[in-house]
Amino acid sequence: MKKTNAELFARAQRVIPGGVNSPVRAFRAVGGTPRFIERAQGAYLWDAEGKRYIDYIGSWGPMILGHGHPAVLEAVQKAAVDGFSFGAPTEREVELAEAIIAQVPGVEQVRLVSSGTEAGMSALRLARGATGRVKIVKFEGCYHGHADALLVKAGSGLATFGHPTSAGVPEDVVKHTLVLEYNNVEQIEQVFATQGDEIACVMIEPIAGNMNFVRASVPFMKRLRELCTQHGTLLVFDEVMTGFRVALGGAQSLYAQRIPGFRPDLSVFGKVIGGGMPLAAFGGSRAVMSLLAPLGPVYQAGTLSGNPVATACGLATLREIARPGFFEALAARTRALVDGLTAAARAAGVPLVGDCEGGMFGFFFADALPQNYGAVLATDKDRFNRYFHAMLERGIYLAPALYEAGFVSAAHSAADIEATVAASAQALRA
Ligand code: HOZ
Repeated sequence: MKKTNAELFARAQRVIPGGVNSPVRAFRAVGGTPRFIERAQGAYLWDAEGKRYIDYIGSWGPMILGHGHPAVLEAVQKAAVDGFSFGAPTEREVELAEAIIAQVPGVEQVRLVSSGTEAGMSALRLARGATGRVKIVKFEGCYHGHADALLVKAGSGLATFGHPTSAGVPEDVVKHTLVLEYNNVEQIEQVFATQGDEIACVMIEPIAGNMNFVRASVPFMKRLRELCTQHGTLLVFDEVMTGFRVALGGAQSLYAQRIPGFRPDLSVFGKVIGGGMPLAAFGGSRAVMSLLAPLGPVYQAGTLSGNPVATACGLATLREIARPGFFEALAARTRALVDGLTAAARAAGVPLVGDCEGGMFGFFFADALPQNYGAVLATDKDRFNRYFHAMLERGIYLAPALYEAGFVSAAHSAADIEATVAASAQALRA
């Protein structure tokens, strides 16, 4: 007999804190019962009750090809037969490193790890090791995983639960973390004027996907780059969400089109490069990456790093998305979704604004696109929560919090987008 989502959630809560293994899954922001997913195919998910949803979470970003892509499935099956984990080097991890480097100018070497948190934490340690400095800058509403030093005024799940700085993080650990307003040129200039030579790195989500979808403006990014260069501070791009998702070369390739010679010093990747398996990476110039053990004094390690099944999954995914025309088609579909959602809202007289890049999008119940975390907090949260449930009822699976970006995959058809827009028109009136 089929179990209900509610039954499974009750059972889960007895043995797992909050019934989930990552807080944003818990529906706390929007209320109600999380859907327990039984299977997925293409653009669709099916829950334990057999209900089908069009999936705009895509496992929070990795599933850029949709679920169960045949080439990826075949690569994973083959790799699994050959062995799950060796704890020794493999040719495939070299191939994946080469595939990442081929698309991202400025990244000459990468180290593979297992999660975005691990990649961000390691990049931070490397930046401190490389500069011999302790202070770091991050921005309000940016989430770089749950390493202690970065868990200050973060977005995503922390924003949802109203405590953007986690308990259990010692004051001593975060006293070196300077938190500034996103897109605020004046603030960053002030901080560099007084402490620039003490700052190891500035870490930023170039398109913030953990406070919904907020772009760093080109003038802001240009100034950030100038100040970092001037003061010997490393600019670290957290492209866990945007890497291989907003464009093949990530968000940095988009800024490079607008700012001559632009590139970050270190880049952090995750999600798409693992194709749905636990895999992430950080990379930069050979000179900086050579400071990592075993070559240099900055220690970093992992039993499952470069796992053979995960690398097979990531490599097969990267091969598919590097095909000519892939990103143009994905971007057009995502744009059609955002245009459709905003047009439906206009017709219903509801203030809704949206933005997208490649296969990543966001929307707000507001009159104008927010430029920073404070402005995101000022958007209409109650309306979002009502809308979320009205969409879920209609078989549209959006992220269960307004602080999250959405993701379109290559498996989403024009008909899926049309069905979503039609559901939205109804949901806005519900
Ligand atoms: N950064 C993702 C959500 N914004 C990860 C999902 C999670 O935290 O579970």
